[in-house]
Amino acid sequence: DVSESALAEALALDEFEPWFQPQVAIDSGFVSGVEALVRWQHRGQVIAPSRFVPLIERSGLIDSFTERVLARACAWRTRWLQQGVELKLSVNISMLNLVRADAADRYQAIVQEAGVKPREVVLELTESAVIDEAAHALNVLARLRLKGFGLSIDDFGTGYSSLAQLSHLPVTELKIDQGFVAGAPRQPRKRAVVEASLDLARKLGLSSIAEGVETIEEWQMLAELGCDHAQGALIGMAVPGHLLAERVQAWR
Ligand code: G
Ligand code: G
Ligand code: NA
Ligand code: MN
Repeated sequence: DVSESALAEALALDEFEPWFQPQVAIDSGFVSGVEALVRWQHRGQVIAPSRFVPLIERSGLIDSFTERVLARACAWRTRWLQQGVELKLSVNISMLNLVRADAADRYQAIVQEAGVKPREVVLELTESAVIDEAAHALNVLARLRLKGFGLSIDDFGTGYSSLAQLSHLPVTELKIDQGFVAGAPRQPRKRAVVEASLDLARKLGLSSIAEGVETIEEWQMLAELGCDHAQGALIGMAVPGHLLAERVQAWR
């Protein structure tokens, strides 16, 4: 229902705007970061990324799209800092973005231009995509790491990665898929997947975050299992950048 020319026009008109969902440290309860989740403000409607990101990936616009979102998200981070709020910034990238050999240099230039350091930014990659094209992407991922970017495996548990492959990726964070988090306190098999993922993160020296946390029971289970961070409706959904600084107070 979305055409390629509409997407190209939306890029030209700057209609893609990141919103931001809080990420909270489970031990302190403090908001430590936000994930940028892009919204398309099109003809008075807000369109979610699942409806257009796949088409952007197929249309050859994904590099300009990701770079625009990264630049805008970093600009917001710098504005919040001026308001006294310092947050880590997670930005989703597509596996296709790693095809360009100069992606790491370009992202470094973009964040620096906005007054942000690479170590203040985490790039989230979907597990299945990462693993499928690990050979092509590994070099770019290593360059991003060397520059200081954090790297997160998004939707962990839904892909096909072997543990051997995972142990060779230069990533810094595992993000447990919301499908395993939802209802896990009452479903032993889901809880086992969450627990095993957290054990793996610890043993590989990676930080851990659970997404889609909706209930106190899920939060308590994650605390018991030693998960580092949580993100989800229990804490707050994504909000526009101009609302973030005041919301951070309410979220903690
Ligand atoms: O809130 P939600 O509908 O926003 O997000 C749906 C999906 O879209 C998530 O899987 C998320 O990773 C993805 N997504 C959100 N923003 C971006 C983005 O800027 N780039 C990419 N590649 N994916 C995004
Ligand atoms: O990056 P990713 O695919 O994981 O994006 C997460 C998606 O989940 C986004 O669409 C976001 O809006 C959504 N989301 C965030 N928190 C919750 C939650 O607590 N419950 C549910 N069902 N969805 C959530
Ligand atoms: Na994500
Ligand atoms: Mn995810």
